[in-house]
Amino acid sequence: MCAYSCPASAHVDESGRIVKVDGELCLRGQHQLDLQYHPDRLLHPLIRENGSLRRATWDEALDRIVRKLLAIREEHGPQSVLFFAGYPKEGRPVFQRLAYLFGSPHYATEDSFCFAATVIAAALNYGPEFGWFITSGRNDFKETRCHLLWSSNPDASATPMVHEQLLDGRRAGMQLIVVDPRRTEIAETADLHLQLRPGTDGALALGMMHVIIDEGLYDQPFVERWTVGFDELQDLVGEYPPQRVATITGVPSQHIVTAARLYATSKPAKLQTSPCATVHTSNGVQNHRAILLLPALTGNLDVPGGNKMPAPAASTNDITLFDEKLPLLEPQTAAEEFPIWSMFYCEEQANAIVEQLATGKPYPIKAMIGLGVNVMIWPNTKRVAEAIDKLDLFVAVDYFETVTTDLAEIILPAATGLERGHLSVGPGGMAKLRDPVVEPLGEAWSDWKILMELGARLGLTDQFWHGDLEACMNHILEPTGITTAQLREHPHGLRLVEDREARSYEQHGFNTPSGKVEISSSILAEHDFDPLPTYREPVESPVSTPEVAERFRLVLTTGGRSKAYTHSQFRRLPELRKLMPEPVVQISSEDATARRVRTGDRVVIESRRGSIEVEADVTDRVQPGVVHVYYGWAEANVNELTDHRALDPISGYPSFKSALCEIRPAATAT
Ligand SMILES: Nc1nc2c(c(=O)[nH]1)N[C@H]1C(S)=C(S)[C@@H](COP(=O)(O)OP(=O)(O)OC[C@H]3O[C@@H](n4cnc5c(=O)[nH]c(N)nc54)[C@H](O)[C@@H]3O)O[C@H]1N2
Ligand SMILES: Nc1nc2c(c(=O)[nH]1)N[C@H]1C(S)=C(S)[C@@H](COP(=O)(O)OP(=O)(O)OC[C@H]3O[C@@H](n4cnc5c(=O)[nH]c(N)nc54)[C@H](O)[C@@H]3O)O[C@H]1N2
Ligand SMILES: [Mo]
Repeated sequence: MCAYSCPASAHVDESGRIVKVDGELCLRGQHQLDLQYHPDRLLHPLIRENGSLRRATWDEALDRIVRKLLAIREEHGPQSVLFFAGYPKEGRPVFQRLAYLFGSPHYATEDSFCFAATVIAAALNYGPEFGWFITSGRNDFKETRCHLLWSSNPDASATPMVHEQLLDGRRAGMQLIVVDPRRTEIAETADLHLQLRPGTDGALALGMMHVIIDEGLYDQPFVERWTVGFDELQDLVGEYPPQRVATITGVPSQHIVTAARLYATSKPAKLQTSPCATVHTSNGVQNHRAILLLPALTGNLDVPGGNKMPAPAASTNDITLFDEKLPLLEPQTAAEEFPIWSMFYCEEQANAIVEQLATGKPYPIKAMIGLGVNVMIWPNTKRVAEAIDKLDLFVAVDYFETVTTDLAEIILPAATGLERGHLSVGPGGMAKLRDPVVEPLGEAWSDWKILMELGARLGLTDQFWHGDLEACMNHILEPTGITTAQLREHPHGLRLVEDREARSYEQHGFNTPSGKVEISSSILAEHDFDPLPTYREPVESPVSTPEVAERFRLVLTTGGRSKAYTHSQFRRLPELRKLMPEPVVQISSEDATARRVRTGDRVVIESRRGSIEVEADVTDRVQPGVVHVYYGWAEANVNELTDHRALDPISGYPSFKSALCEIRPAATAT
């Protein structure tokens, strides 16, 4: 139901209907049968003609897609077709393969908004093998003395199993520091809550390093042996004494000092970061690089109870054809604008390609195949929706009709996680196989089946294992020496790679150009970026754009997770909808009173880009001057307010966590 694929057992009755799903599941997981058997589920292909949708057969729908794709390729070249996957992950490798075999370099996914920028920040500091740094912060708290939870509210966003491990650590006496602009459930229970202004994380990290270095609390032998750029860092943090950082971030200077001391002296200490919160801002990668230096400076890197790196993924056959095929195609448009992204990430930056979609430059995009696409993912959404609407062909594969499928000429019904098989071989060294529990309802097909069938009709049957998923999975697994049959005997998965030893860098160094931790990044320097993890104000903020802040006086952060939903999904499921029935803005009582707004009032939120209407939730979870709006509501899409130009120059990530806005009661005219 979501990308985490938590272990669960499904019970099927004699008629073939799933009656129960058991497991340590979050609320969404507990209600997955409400999705599975929802009356609105798409169960047949649909074609839009003369403005209305009609049912079609798979043959008709696929033939029509293929006919149009071939005509577009003939007239405009294969590079005029964009292949984009939103949140769904399981069909992606086959989708990427299809894009490149069709001849288009334009394969992009939601990774352009999520997780990848943290991978890039970690790889710049420590080398690509530390890319999955985040995983090192999430589990195994047995020995951890202090946990620095930087921007995550696991009560809402983590799986119950992961969250429980953290709570176990707390019960065993682990100290907890939370960095979050909101007083979340977990922040309430913390020993220390650093409630910073959104987007200022880099300054806070530099301020903490100032204290750690100034007070000699850092690991001097490690720094001398294993880092480059420490002297320059010392100069940089010299500019960020706690008093100045307090002014920038809004966190009292005494809290900064206490947090730095507590984290640096309680060993081992662990750092946990979010896949997105710190990098959803215009200086995101540099801010995140600064945060990620904390474990290295304090002797907590790659040690048990600290940030111990997970085992790498087993080596498998890469079916995406990224290395093999992409170099033979037209260059990716985004590669020039985001060279660091292209160096570290095996797909195109979706914010650059959408620019091409909107402007037609350097050449027009004519068609888009969308796998689980939600157009609201893009900042300044209307601009993207208008561009998609003008395409010669837009195909959407989804579970339900959505604001995005409304733009599609052809809509294809996707099978759910319970109806499709999946092989996962990921970091952590495990391989797991999931078989379908039941046949797909109606005429729904799994994503991989749709993509393989499209490939076959494009004349590439051999390249898609003649539509046989089992053969495809066994091809992927070949280098590991195990097969799907063996995995089937081990429903909890098989370990293919042993855990790494602690401090494994002592054997082979770091996989960076210098072989050391690059506090000063040679790769960034080569590309004319600042080599140090310098702090820069968000491009729109009370400090960088005071003239805008005169009219838009509130700092906007978006997309804190809700237990009820995954992004735009599940609003249709009544039991989940009860938890958060309406889109809301969290606003402090001081700001609400000044605007004559009370809880439950309809309010208009405006930015320089647009406006939306939501309900006010007046709460002390946010501080005066800051408001928070949840993401994923079609009737109040917060990305009407965010800016498509305010991208991080290294990762191309949008500024979802830092913009300016203003709020007024809905009834009042401006
Ligand atoms: N303002 C703001 N914007 C954000 C964020 C934020 O915090 N603030 N967060 C960003 C982040 S981190 C992320 S990950 C993205 C989320 O990215 P979104 O694309 O918004 O994710 P969803 O709405 O969960 O899913 C997109 C569509 O996929 C469909 N779908 C789900 N599973 C499957 C499947 O297995 N197959 C198929 N074919 N379809 C499926 C769903 O029904 C849905 O219509 O949003 C990003 N956008
Ligand atoms: N229930 C549920 N779980 C999910 C998802 C979902 O949609 N629903 N989505 C999944 C996905 S794709 C992702 S990426 C993860 C996201 O995982 P997380 O990012 O850990 O999500 P949250 O738990 O909302 O925690 C993010 C916190 O960052 C805070 N924050 C906002 N702005 C800033 C800032 O400028 N600086 C700092 N330091 N913090 C800030 C927010 O207040 C929020 O409490 O969740 C995953 N889990
Ligand atoms: Mo995400």
